[in-house]
Amino acid sequence: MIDLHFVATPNGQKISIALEEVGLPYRIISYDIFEGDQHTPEFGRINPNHKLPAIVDHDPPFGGGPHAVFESGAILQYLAEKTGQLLPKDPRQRSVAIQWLTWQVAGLGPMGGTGGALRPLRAREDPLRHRALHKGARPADAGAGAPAR
Ligand SMILES: N[C@@H](CCC(=O)N[C@@H](CS)C(=O)NCC(=O)O)C(=O)O
Repeated sequence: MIDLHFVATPNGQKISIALEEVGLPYRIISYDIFEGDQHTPEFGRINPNHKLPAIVDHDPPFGGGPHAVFESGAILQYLAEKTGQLLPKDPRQRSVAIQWLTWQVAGLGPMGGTGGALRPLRAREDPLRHRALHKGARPADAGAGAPAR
C-alpha cells in the first residue's frame, strides 16, 4: 500500500494519475496547504521541505520497511521503476522520456506556478511600469524617479 500525501494541484494530480495508470493500491491523505497542514513535524519526517506531493511506500521493492519519496519527478520515476511501466526500456527512448520529465518539473511546472501566483499582482500593476519591465521600454518611461538614460 502506498500513502499519497496529496493536494489537488497539478503536482499532486500528476501522482494520482500515475498511480491510477500503474494500478498500484494507494490511499489519499489530503492536505489544506492554505491552512498550513503541511507544517507538522510528522510530515517533516516524510518531506523535510514540507511540500506536497509525497508518498510513503509500505512495501518498497528493496525491503527494509516503509520508504518515503518527495518531489513529483522523483515520485514518478520511483513508481515507474517499481512497476516497470511508464519509462521505456530502450535507452534512447528512456533518455527522451527523462528529458521531458525534467523539462516538466524544472521548467513548465515552476513557471506555471509562479505565473499563477503573480497574475493577481500583475493585474494591479501600473501599465507604464509593466511596459518598462516587460516590453523593453526605457526606464525613464516608468515614471518619476526612474534613472534617465
Ligand atoms: N518541486 C516540487 C514542488 C512542490 C510544491 O511546490 N508543492 C506545493 C503544492 S503544488 C506545496 O506544497 N506548497 C505548500 C507550501 O509551499 O507550503 C514538486 O515537484 O513536487
